[in-house]
Amino acid sequence: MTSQDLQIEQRGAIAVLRLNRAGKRNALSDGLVLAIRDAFQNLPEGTRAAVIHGDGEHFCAGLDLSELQERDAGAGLLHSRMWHAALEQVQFGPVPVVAALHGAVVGGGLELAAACHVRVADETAFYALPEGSRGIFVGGGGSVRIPRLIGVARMTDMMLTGRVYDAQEGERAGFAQYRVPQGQALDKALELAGRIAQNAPLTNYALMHALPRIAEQPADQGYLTEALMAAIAQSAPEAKERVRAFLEGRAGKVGKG
Ligand code: 1HE
Repeated sequence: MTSQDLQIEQRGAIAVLRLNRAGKRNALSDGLVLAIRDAFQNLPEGTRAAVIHGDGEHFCAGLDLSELQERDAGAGLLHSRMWHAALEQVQFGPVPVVAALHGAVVGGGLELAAACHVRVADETAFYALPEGSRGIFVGGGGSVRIPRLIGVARMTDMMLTGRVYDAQEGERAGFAQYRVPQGQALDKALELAGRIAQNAPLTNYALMHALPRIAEQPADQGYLTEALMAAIAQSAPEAKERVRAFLEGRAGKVGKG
């Protein structure tokens, strides 16, 4: 499914996805959620990283509440599972995803951001889970992903009390890895995506698919999975060439590009 509410632009190896529903604060209608799923399932050949950002004053106001009205329990269950399937494509899709955040990053918008791999927020960003005050619960994987970013206690507090984190507090709490001046999140996200796109694909694969699973495994299983992943990554011709380039002085040093 494609949607005018999601604009996709290819910039070399980077796919740039823009939530394009500023009039509704980029609220995530079913169509938009499915468009996100489809976009990650069908990224053009040669894409090595993706950036997602929002048009207008806000990243995303969450679930489109106007679509919530008529859903019964069964439909609600399937709706949540539909979100899960879509955001699974973001987190465990083909390429790392950088979210450029500004303004409202709330409810389902925060769930979408949490499915991305790197989050860059400008000074206008704020984070909230208004589900608590709307009488509902997170349904887009938020209860799985958000505690892994900020901890169960902070998420519980946000939903019980309606607490809003501003950009600075949000960075400290762990929502975003980067905080930049107002209006600069997209540029920074593109810069980071450019760097990510230059990594060996197998390294990016390991970071997306192995690391989060290893982190969930008991330590003894985790060590074995790590060793297997390390062995596979090292055996790739590209890894050997990159190591050779460093040893021969042809590769950048740490912190120097
Ligand atoms: C919406 C939505 C929406 C705005 N669904 N239509 N999320 C929330 O509970 C957050 C709801 N939104 C807000 O609190 C505010 O809109 C914002 C703080 C994000 C922005 O405020 P503001 O003053 O810039 O905009 P606005 O005037 O509130 O909204 C502009 C329009 O967008 C308006 O429609 P209009 O036809 O009257 O112009 C709003 O109704 C519309 N709009 N947000 C539908 N969310 C998988 S489960 C996930 C569960 C959740 O995400 S629940 C949390 C939902």
